[in-house]
Formats: sequence, structure tokens, C-alpha cells
Amino acid sequence: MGRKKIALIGGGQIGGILALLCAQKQLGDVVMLDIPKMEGTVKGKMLDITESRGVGGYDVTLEGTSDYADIAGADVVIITAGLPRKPGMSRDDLLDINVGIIANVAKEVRKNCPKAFCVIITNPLDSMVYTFRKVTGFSKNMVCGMAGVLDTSRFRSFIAMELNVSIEDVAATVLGGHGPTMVPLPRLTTVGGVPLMDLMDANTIEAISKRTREAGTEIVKLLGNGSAFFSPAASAISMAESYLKDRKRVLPVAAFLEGEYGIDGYYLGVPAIIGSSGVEKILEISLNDAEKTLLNNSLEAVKTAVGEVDSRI
Ligand code: A3D
Repeated sequence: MGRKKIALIGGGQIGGILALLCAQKQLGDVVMLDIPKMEGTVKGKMLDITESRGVGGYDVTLEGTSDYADIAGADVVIITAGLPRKPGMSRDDLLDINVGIIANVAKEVRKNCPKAFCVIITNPLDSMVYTFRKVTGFSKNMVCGMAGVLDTSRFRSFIAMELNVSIEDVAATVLGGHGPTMVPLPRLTTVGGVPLMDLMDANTIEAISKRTREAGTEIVKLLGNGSAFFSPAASAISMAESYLKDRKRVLPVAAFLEGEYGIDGYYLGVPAIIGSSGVEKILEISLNDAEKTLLNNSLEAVKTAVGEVDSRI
């Protein structure tokens, strides 16, 4: 059996880290695709990582291209094609330009790798993953969006920093759309089995939840040009790895809901099992009334963005 093949559509900031992590974890051979104008850049990035194999010892190949024929038969496709935010922009400000890019990418992926597990990262996330699935017509288990893994990683990181405990022992989840309406769930967060609410006062929890909701914007401001890229790449790789190795990890992902959480026909962040069949199962949490209200607010924001894309694709 040959090695797995991973196609990265978009070879910018996140794409570069995705490629490095694929190589370091030996997930498979990597093909990075970008627009023709960027072909030299992606060829250069892939050659650069290839030349680090002598130090890292990874037995994979890496190739840069602008020709979709080169991604044929990919097992996993991770999509970052599109524009990132600049300071002062919301994720929804990217919708106009990114919807056309994602619709075009979707047509090419449908043609060249119809069996791939597809992870979308491009913002605004929930409406871009919706666009991708609508254009490809792929089954819902093979198309998901990366957002919840990152939002949850941010939430867990802030809790570990505040309590001065190992990140490994903080278990949490963040539901909803990838934007200011996302829903961290402190009630269900535990630290080594101890409820977070027994360890932290309500004001501190609220401050950490707020920082989580605004974490992407905090980074955009600090960077001054572009958005977070290390943590989004690491998050998407955990999803790809769970699929490729059939790990069946429970990860918060943007999954297509058909009745779960009382929601039908939208992508929204929920915990799901990721294994060799893709999004194998969505896990439903019994939410209290306040949490349900927050999730519905988040859905409303996603519906507005999806309404925008539905009229264009
Ligand atoms: P950037 O470094 O600009 O890379 C994007 C790449 O896409 C560039 O190299 C472009 O040339 C390329 N591209 C543009 N159009 C096409 C096309 N039609 N086909 C192929 N490639 C194309 O951005 P980035 O890597 O920092 O971010 C990529 C996307 O991820 C942006 O939309 C961000 O907003 C988004 N993002 C999402 C999260 C989530 O948590 C969901 C986090 C961070 C960034």
C-alpha cells in the first residue's frame, strides 16, 4: 500500500505550516496548490521543506503546483485558499471574495479527488464549508470545517494559563459558529476531572470566554498583517490525522446538521467523532436554556452569512 496523499489548496501562511506538520508527522505525500502567480512560491516552500528531510528524517514527498491534475486521487484535501483578515475586518467581510474562490476550488476538487476527506479553513468558515459542500455535492461525512478545534484549544490554553496547570488536563469544548457568537461551555469544562466552576470565579470565567471569542481578532491586531496560522494549521492536522489513522477522536468541528441540536441544513460547530468514514457521528450535549439561547444566536449569525452565499452559488 502506497503512502497517503494530502492536497493543500492555498499555499499561504496556514498552508506552509500544514505542509510542515504533514511531513513531520509523516501523514503522507503533500501537494500544495496555489494560483499560477504563486506557483514559484509554493514550489519553493515545498522544496525548502523537502530539503529539511535530511535533518527531520521524514520519508514523504512534497510538491508545489498550480495544476489541479496534480492533486488527483488525494485522500485528504485541506483548503485555505482565499483572503485572510486585516486589522479592522470581521470574518464576514471576507465573504464576497472568498465565496467565488471556494466555489471554484470545489468544482476542481469534485473533478480531481471525489473520494477525499475535505477540511475547509477559509473564512467566514461556516458559510464557506457550506458553499464547498453545496458545489461539490459530496456526502456530509466527507466535508467539514475547522474552527471548533482551534476555538477550544484557545479556551483550554487560557484556562491552563490562568490556573497554572498542564494543558493536557483541561477538557473543554466550544460550540457554534466561528465568530463572535461562538459558545464556550464552562459548565462542562473540567480540569483533571474537577469542574472548572469549582476552581474559578464567574468573572474570571467570563473574561476567559470573552478572550476566546475574540482570540482571532487579538492575533490579527498583533500581527498587523494577516491572521493566526500556527494554531489553525495544527488544529486542521489533528482532524486529518484522526481521519487518516481512524483514531475516532471526539473533536469539535463544523459539521452539517440534519436535526441534531434541533438544527437542520446548516454547518455549525459541534463535537463529532472523526474516523476513517470522516465525520462518523455527531455527539449531542444536553444544553441548559442559557446555552441553547447562545447556540441559537450563533446559528442566526451563520444563517445570515449562508443566506448571502446561497444567492450566489
Ligand atoms: P494567506 O497567507 O493569504 O494564504 C491564502 C493563500 O490562498 C494565498 O497563497 C493565495 O494566493 C491563495 N489563493 C487565493 N485564491 C486562490 C485560489 N483560487 N486557488 C488556490 N489558492 C488561492 O492566508 P492564511 O493562510 O493566513 O489564511 C487562509 C484562510 O484561512 C483565510 O481565509 C483566513 O481567514 C482563514 N483562517 C481561518 C481560521 C479558522 O479558524 C477557521 C483561522 C485562521 C485563518
